[in-house]
Amino acid sequence: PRRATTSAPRRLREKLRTAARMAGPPAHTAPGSRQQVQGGERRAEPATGDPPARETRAPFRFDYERFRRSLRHPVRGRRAGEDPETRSRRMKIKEMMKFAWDNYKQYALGKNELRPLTKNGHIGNMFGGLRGATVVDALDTLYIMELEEEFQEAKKWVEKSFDLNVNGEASLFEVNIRYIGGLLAAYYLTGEEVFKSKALELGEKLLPAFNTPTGIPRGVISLGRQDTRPYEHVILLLGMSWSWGWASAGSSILAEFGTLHLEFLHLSELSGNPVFAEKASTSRCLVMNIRKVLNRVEKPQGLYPNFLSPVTGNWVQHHVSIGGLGDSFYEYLIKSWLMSDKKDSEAKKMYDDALEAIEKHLVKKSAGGLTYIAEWRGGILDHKMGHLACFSGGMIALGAEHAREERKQHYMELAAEITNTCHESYERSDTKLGPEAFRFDAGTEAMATRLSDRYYILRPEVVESYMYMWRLTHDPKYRQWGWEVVKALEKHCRVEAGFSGIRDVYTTSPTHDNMQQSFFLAETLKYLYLLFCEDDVLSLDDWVFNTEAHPLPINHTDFKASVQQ
Ligand code: DMJ
Repeated sequence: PRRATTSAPRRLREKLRTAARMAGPPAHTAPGSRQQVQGGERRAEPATGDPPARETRAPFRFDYERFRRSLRHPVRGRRAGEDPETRSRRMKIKEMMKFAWDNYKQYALGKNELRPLTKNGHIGNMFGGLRGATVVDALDTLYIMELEEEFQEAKKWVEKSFDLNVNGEASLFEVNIRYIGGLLAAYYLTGEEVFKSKALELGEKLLPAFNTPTGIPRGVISLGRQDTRPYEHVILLLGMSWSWGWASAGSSILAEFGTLHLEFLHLSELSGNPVFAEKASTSRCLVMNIRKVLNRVEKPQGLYPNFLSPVTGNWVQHHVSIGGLGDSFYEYLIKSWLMSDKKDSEAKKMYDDALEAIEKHLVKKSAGGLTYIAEWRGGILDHKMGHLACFSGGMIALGAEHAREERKQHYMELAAEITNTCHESYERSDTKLGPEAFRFDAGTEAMATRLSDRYYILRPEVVESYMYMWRLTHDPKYRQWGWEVVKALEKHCRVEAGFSGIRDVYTTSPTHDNMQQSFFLAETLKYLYLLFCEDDVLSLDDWVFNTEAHPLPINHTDFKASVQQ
């Protein structure tokens, strides 16, 4: 990665300095003040005799019991009156989760992912020295599926072995969606303090990424050790973030900096530290500032290109996609509004406008009648849809019931058509699993035309849309389609020691890629399981799913009212 050399503007430096003061030292650096993070109580005075902070804060306690009482449905549902077939299908998916977890535990516990053919662990380079991505990603799925013993094993690993005091270059986006999202969800579901304290501690390590002239974070961050600089650790790490080497001209990626909002709002909610997401004062808040920059910059045809300069705040390249590089930015707009209990009207407007532009410029119908969302390169359409873009059926359905009256029905139909197209991409393969990307050109419809697009890596987006479509329409075909995926996974991806991706979906005996992705446990199996649950399990009335399928609660009540003096 290319090292960024720009120094921080004074305004941001002051903002972060204030944040550092308010947050106090990280728990592991100042044993005397451990409860500042772990006990949920924060003090302004340092515990080591260093200069007192200039700003004091009221003690803060997030009232977990009150939060749980505010939920409208029991998180694991009531399980009343379901038919035996639905139950047995759900139990099958639970068995798959246990199999995936048991093998990870046996061969790769403490590594990031399982290599199921070689029966060992994979570390990778996305998480900057952090380990246990599969553990953290799996926590809430294990809990929801009532795999109690396995959940306890995962929790014990987090308590005893999850080390945040690591060095390395991490993806801000991946750490946020998998680790922060996974820990936050585990906390909200169980009330176990360890998940909250780890999430907050890790969240503070991400702050230096925002040290850019515009406040738009860069993609890569040095997690770095912070143990010698207990007080102004945020300041001392300034500048230690980079843009991806492959991103044009040092740009930041829309789907990366646009996929922080949900988690950062909860970090603020739980810590009482406004730096993550102060709702009242947009000038002090990191993620609200991202919106300000996006609202200021001119959008070609109302579209959001995927690459933005964190230095100038201008677009670097006019490539627009609702799949990779763009995807979850749109998802987080509508989900921010839902998570705010429909109060965040700015997010809703940005979502509505973006969807309108997408429909006008990118949504097309093939000769065979399949609706798809093309990509846009400076005005030229690329008639290709990535597997990643298949989440959009679910997203559009989720937003549809809140659209203007005359658009509701239309958006629901659009969501169903896109989900149908993604189903076709599975249906037209020999394995009944979909390729990484499929095209609509030269007589091809919903199939990969390039060898390099024929693989399937256990991705969730298609079953994610089935789950939303089922919940919002109760059309039984979505459960049927989901069950076809279960059978295909069992047939082609299950190996002796776990589940593996495959290299070619268009052959009946595909070779395996030897990787059990952590998102298979976080998302694919969770969405499949929910597809065969009653609607009150992780009800959409109470929860929104982050882009890694970690449930975060909708803020029905302002729990800041529970600050105790
Ligand atoms: C997941 O990590 C998330 O869903 C992300 O938003 C996109 N890619 C993977 C799964 O395909």
